Amino acid sequence: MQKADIGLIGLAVMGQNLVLNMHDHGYKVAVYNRTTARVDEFLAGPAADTGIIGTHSLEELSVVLKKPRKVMLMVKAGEVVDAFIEQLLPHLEAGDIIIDGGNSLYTDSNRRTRELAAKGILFIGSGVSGGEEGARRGPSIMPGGNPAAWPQVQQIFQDIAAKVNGEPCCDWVGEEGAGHFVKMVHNGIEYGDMQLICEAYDFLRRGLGLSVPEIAAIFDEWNRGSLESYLMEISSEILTYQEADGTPLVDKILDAAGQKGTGKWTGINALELGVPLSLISEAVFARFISAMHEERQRAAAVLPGPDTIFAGEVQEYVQALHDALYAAKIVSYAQGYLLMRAAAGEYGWHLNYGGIARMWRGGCIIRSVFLDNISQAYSADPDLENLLLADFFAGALAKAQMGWRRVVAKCAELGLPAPALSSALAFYDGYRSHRLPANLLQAQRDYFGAHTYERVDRPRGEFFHTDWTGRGGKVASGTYNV
Ligand code: NBP
Repeated sequence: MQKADIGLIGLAVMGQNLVLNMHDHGYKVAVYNRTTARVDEFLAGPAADTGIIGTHSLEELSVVLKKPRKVMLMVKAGEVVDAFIEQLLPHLEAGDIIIDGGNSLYTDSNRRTRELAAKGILFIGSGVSGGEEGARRGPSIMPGGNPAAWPQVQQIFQDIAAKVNGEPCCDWVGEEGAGHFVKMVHNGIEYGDMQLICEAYDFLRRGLGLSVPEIAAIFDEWNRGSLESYLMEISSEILTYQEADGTPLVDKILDAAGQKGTGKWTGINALELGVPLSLISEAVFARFISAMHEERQRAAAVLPGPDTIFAGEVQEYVQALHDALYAAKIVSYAQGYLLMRAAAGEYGWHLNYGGIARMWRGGCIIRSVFLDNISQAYSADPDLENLLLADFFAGALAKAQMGWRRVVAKCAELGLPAPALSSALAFYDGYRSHRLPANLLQAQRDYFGAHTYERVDRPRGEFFHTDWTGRGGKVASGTYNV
């Protein structure tokens, strides 16, 4: 029997579609699933007459694979991945490769890369984005882990990945958990993009009083310009969708958002690394507030808002909102890139920032024309300190900022929450400030905790403590942190 190029474990929606995608590209694939009946169902159903090899044990799987063996896990993230790795090890030998394509936490992939390297096994932790359709027709694939494994799987991964202008949306991301880290940031950015579109919808609907079909038409128009993106496209289509009675389905959907946690991980990680990832974090918080649905009904009856009703030129504000959305999106990606830079510094990864933008241009949920501009900015300057400082984006922000400010101010006036649009503006204004009120903050810290401060008229790194009340001591604190 012809041996298989790769084995895949986990025949749920992602696994099945990736296998069929690999098969379409001429690869011989062997499959295994914990519930082995699923193997038989797959072979009798979607994989009928494909020559895909079904196996009913990990031993059988290991025997049918070409060496070095490549085994890809598409199973529930967490303990299940560790359990499969343990069960696989007796059937593998040095130089074999385990790929985890699930949504694993990057710290788990850091650990797995090291533990497996010590056993001679090469590990890849890879983000795979694009859901069912992406897996079947071409996902965005973000592999990281043991660099020695990459040449062995590069061809398969780049063949099955989405293509933009003939370039695969897959490239080596970096060491250890870098691939899963970048996938996590991708998901965080997805939270931010979704929240921004929702705030725009809310401003148009409750703020300007437009109808759902009017908003659908605006989103459709925006999707033909600088805001073109998959999420803008589907949002327009969602708003166009009507129930049998001709009313928009979106109006019937309960406003309580769910989440699976990757946005939350991104926010937690930003706090740990000290990165001001405000927009994505606000997007996660906005989902939390929405989920407090019953409590919000009670609060709505008690807490007053302004009585203001929008008065002004609707068209002017639609244009201003377009600019606000674009500017906030630039900030969101800039913050995401700040986080990746911080993680690269922390873990010693060598990330290819332009390459990451190129990987996200197709096959994934955040795909948009905008990513071309990011990729170009990093091609022009691979050491770019911050996206906002690239000529293209600095220029775009200069043009958009007045509209952005008008929208955020109008939201405050009308009592509409716009946490992503407004936190992005606060970041922008903080980031471009020569002087922030942290001088007073440092004084407060020194007053109550003797935490010391630096002075503007002395070199950085010299610390001073003042006895503010005349009753304190002269000793600065080294340990007391508030
Ligand atoms: P699921 O995340 O639903 O996982 C299903 C697979 O995990 C099945 O093969 C199942 O085997 C196996 N499994 C479970 Br659940 N518990 C197990 C256990 N205790 N021991 C052994 N196997 C176990 O599938 P999916 O939605 O296809 O996602 C696969 C991975 O890809 C996940 O990490 C997911 O986060 C990630 N991902 C999903 C999407 C998406 O759109 N769905 C997109 C991108 C990434 P069984 O058949 O025997 O129950």
